[in-house]
Amino acid sequence: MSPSGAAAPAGVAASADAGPSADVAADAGLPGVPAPAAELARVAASRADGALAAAAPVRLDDVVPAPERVVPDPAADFTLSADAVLRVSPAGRDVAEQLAAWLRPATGFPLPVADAPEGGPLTLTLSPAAPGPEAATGSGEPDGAALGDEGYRLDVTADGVRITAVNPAGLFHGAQTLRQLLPAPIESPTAVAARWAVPGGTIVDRPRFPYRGAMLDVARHFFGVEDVLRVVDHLARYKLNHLHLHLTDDQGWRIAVDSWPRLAEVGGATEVGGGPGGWYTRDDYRRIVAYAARRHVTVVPEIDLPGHTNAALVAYPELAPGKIGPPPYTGTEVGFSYVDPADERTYDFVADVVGEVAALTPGPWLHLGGDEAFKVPADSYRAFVARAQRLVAATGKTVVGWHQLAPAEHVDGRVLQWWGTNGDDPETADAVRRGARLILSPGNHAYLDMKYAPDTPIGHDWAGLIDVRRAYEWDPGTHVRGVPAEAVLGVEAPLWTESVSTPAEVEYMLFPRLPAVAELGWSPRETHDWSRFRSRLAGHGPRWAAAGITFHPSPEIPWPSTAPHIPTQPTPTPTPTTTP
Ligand code: TNX
Repeated sequence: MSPSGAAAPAGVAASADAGPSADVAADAGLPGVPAPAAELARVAASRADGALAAAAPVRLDDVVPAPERVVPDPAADFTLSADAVLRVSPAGRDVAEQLAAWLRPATGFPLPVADAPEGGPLTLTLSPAAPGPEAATGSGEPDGAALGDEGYRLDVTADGVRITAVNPAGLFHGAQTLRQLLPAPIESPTAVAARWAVPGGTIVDRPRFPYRGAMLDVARHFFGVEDVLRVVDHLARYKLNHLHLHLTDDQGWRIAVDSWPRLAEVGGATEVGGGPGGWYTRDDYRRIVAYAARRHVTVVPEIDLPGHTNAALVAYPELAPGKIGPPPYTGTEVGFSYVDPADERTYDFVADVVGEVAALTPGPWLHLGGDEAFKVPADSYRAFVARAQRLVAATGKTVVGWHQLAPAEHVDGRVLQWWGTNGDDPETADAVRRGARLILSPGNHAYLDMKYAPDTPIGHDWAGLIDVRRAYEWDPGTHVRGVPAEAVLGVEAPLWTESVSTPAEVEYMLFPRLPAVAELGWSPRETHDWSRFRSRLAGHGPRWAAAGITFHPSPEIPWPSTAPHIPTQPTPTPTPTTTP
C-alpha cells in the first residue's frame, strides 16, 4: 500500500489536477453512492474571459465575513498599477509575499516586495500600536491592544492601500480583505486586462470568536495532501483559522504511527465504497501543518475513540473485545465498533498514538472523538474517556471531543464540540458549568454534509436540509441553552465524506455555505443580516468561477448575471499553489 502523495489511483487520492471527468469515472459504480459529478452544476471557469473582466466594481462593504467597521470614502478609490511595490515591515514579509503571489497572475504586474514599512502604494505595517476600532470614525484614541491577535486596519486612499496589524495573522486577514476588494477577475490564474480599482475608505476589523474552523473527514474517503492544501486555502480566504482533520474511523486509519505501524499500513488500505484509501506519512502530515501555519490556520488532529475504530481493530485484533479482529468495513453505518476499555493494552495504544500525534502537531489541540460508541456501557465509556483525556493532557495538548464526552470528568481546558440539533442539552450545559468550553457545530445548521435541497445529488439529510440561509441563520452566542457566550470558543463546519469522494464534490458542499459559517465565527452579531449577506455573497460567485472553485449555484443567492459561468464542458480544476 502506498502512502498518500505517492501515486494513488485517479479519483481516490485525486490530486487537484484530476479533472471532473476523472471524477465521474471514479464515482461510477460505488454502492450506495450516486454518481454525482455529471449532475453537479460545475462552476469551474478556469480562464477569466471578457465577461469576467467587465465584472462590477466592488464596494467597501461587500467583504465576507462582514468586517466590524466599514467607513467608505467614494472620493478615495485607488487603482493598482503595473509599477506598484509592496512595502512591508520585516516580520510581515511572508504575508506580503503571499499577497503578491495572489495578485500577480491576474494583473501580470511584477509587484516586488520591499523591506520598508513606508513609501506605498501597498504598505503592510506591523505595529504594536496599530489603531483600534474606535479610530475608524475618529472617536477615541488609537489602541493597538483593541485589534488583538487577529485584527487589522485597512486604509484605502487615492495614493494607496495600507494594512496595519499587531501580528502577522492580522496582516494576513487584512490581505485577504484587500484581495476581495479587487474586482473578481483578480482570481484568474492568467493575466486579464482590467482596471484594478480598490474602493476608498477604512475598514477596522477583528474576530468575534477565537476559534473558527472546518472539519474534513479524510477517513470515510481519503483525500491526498494536495487536496487538503486546497481546502486550507479555502478556509484562509474566509478568515477561518482551524482545520480539524478527522483522521480515523471505521473505514480507514489515515496517519502513520511508528509504534503501531499496521494502523496505517493495514488500517489505511480501505475506504467507503471499496476504493484503495490511503494515509499520510509523518512528512505528509508535517507538510499539511506547515502549509496551514503559513496561512495562519492551526491543524486539529482527531483520533476518534473508543468507537469508530474498526480500521484499527482490523490492524490490531488484540484491541478488539474478545481479541477477534473484524473484517475491513467499507459501508456507512456507525456505532458498531470499539476498542476494549477493559484491557490495559488499549491504554498503551491510546498513549502511544496520542503521544506521536501530539509530537507531530504544533497546535494546542488534540481531538479525541468520543461520538457514537453505542456498544460501550455508559460507566465504562465515562471511565475510558476520563483516562484517555488524562493521556492527552499528559502530552501537553488541550482535549477536544464531541459533546458525548460531556458526562466524563472535567480536565483542565477541555473543549466540547457540540453537534446536536436541539439546543436544549442539559448534559452539555452541565459540563460547561464544570469548566468546559464549546465549539458549535449544530448538525442542522453547520453540517456541510447535509444536502442543500432534496435534489442535491450527494450528502445526507438526517439533520434536515441545509440551504445557505439555514447555514447562516443562527447565533453561536446563544444557541445552547444555559451556555453563556463567554463559554463559546467558536464555530466549526464539519464535512463528513461518506458520499463525498472527489475534491470537486468537497468544494460543492463547502461553497457557498462555508462563508456563511465563517461569518458567524468572525463578524459582530450587529452585522448579522440575511438580505445583506446574500447580496454580499453573490459577488463571490464570479470569484470562485475565476479561481476554478466548484460551487453550488444556490437559487437563494442573487448571483450577478455574468456569473456563475457554467461551462458546457467540464473544465479541469487548476492545480493549487502549494508553496510550503
Ligand atoms: C454523525 S457527528 C457522525 C459521523 C457521521 C455523520 C454523518 C459525529 C460526531 N458523528 O460519524 O459521519 O453523523 O452526518
